[in-house]
Amino acid sequence: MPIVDVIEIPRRKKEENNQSTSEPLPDVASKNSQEDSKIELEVASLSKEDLMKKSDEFKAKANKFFGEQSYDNAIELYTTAIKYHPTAILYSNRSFSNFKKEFFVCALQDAIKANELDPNYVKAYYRLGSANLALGNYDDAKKNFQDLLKKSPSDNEAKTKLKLCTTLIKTKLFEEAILVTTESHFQNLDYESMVVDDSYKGPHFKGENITKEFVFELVEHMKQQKFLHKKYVAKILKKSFDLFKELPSLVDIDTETTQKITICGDTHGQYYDLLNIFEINGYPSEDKPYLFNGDFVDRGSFSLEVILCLLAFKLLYPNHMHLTRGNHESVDMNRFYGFQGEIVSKYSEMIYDLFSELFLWFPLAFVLDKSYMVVHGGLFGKDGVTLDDIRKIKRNAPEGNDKELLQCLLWSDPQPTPGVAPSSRGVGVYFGPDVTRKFLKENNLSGIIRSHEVKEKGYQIDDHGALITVFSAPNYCDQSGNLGSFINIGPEKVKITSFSHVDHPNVPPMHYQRQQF
Ligand SMILES: [Mn+2]
Repeated sequence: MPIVDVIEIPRRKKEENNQSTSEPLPDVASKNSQEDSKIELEVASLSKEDLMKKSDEFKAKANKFFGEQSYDNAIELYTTAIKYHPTAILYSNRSFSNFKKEFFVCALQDAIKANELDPNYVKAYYRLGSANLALGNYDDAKKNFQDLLKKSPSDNEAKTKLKLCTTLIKTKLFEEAILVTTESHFQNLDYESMVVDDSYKGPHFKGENITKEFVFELVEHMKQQKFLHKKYVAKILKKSFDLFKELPSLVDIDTETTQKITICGDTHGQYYDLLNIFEINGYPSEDKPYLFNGDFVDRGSFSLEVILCLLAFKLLYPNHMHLTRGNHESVDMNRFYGFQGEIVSKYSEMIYDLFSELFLWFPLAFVLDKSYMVVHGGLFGKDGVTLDDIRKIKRNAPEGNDKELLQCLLWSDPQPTPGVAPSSRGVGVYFGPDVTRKFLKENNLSGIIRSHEVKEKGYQIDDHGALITVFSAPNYCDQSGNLGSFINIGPEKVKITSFSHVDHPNVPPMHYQRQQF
């Protein structure tokens, strides 16, 4: 499939950190407050009947956007409708839109509001329960679904969710208990003794070192929706574990590699789109290094294929294939967004546990050519964090300050307004352009490259290239209609290539999530 667009921007220079900016930072707040005061005037002057009518008009438009899965627009219009005349239904609908955007904290706040406005509105309990479930507040969610069933005893979906809450509460207690007591899953892994019988027709990983022949056979085998033998999956995981464990939490990449490297954002189980990147741009090799910036799994139903392919290339070219940890490389996300279900369905719990433990050892950030930091999410809620602070994070078992830094690296998003604000995602923060510039100056860097957010063209350039978002899952979840992109950093320019999606076999995104629950 064709490349859609290639753009080049000048590589940002560190000296720019010392210049005062020629233009003011965008003033989003003032635009909003102008509209707000217009509505305030109307609210003060119109009759209640007219206000309800206005509110209904905005609600109808918002519902239409919701139906078209255009959630940003839906949220904006529900917000306007609420200003004219707040109702439980409006808050509940906005809660659902926020939920779809994975703004779980906002989803919960709206559900609480809906419930306050009308305690008999049954759907609000459902929204409360769903938001609490997504935020990991399983006890609260359980109570929400119990309340719902008191109001509506025959609601089957509520019964299923209540059961799920009970299971998750037990699982969480169990997981917390084993975290303290068990040793590494890799310690007792004996893949050598696993038997491959003659009926297996796929590639064989023989000997100590992975070979190019094996990796390309594997790529092709998986493309035909066939599975690698469990023994070799376990072998790839163990060898990857040994490799990743030795890496620092922040990895420096030299100038020579930086000038050749291709940086990709989220791939989210879209194996056929991943192969398309390789077709467009070249397969990984020592001359064609890659950095994949997290969120390899979940959502797309070929997460196993994506992560195995990337790990196989990592073993083949350890210094030329780099993987950053994303927020989806974690058990909390994998439980809900497909990866756990997919691995248990394709292999077993045991293989899933190996993946989960391996993910804890993926590096959290890279610095290319001492100038660009690459990280999945973004920056921090507090000042003065240094590259050394990131280097020192105990990433497999972070506590206290380390945990806070790790969460921000994996979860934060930029915002157009200055300063720092709590994130609607419930983890990490929103950080302004002033925060980015300060971090760059203090750490003698020229820019940040991050991923984590779907963008229409596959990328977004903020603040003259001080921060670039790159996202590589085109037509995300088979419904976003976005392009994917990847980035190359030259000595003078930063090149961004956008590409469209390709067909994949008929297994829809989130297929394994549905199977599991
Ligand atoms: Mn992400």
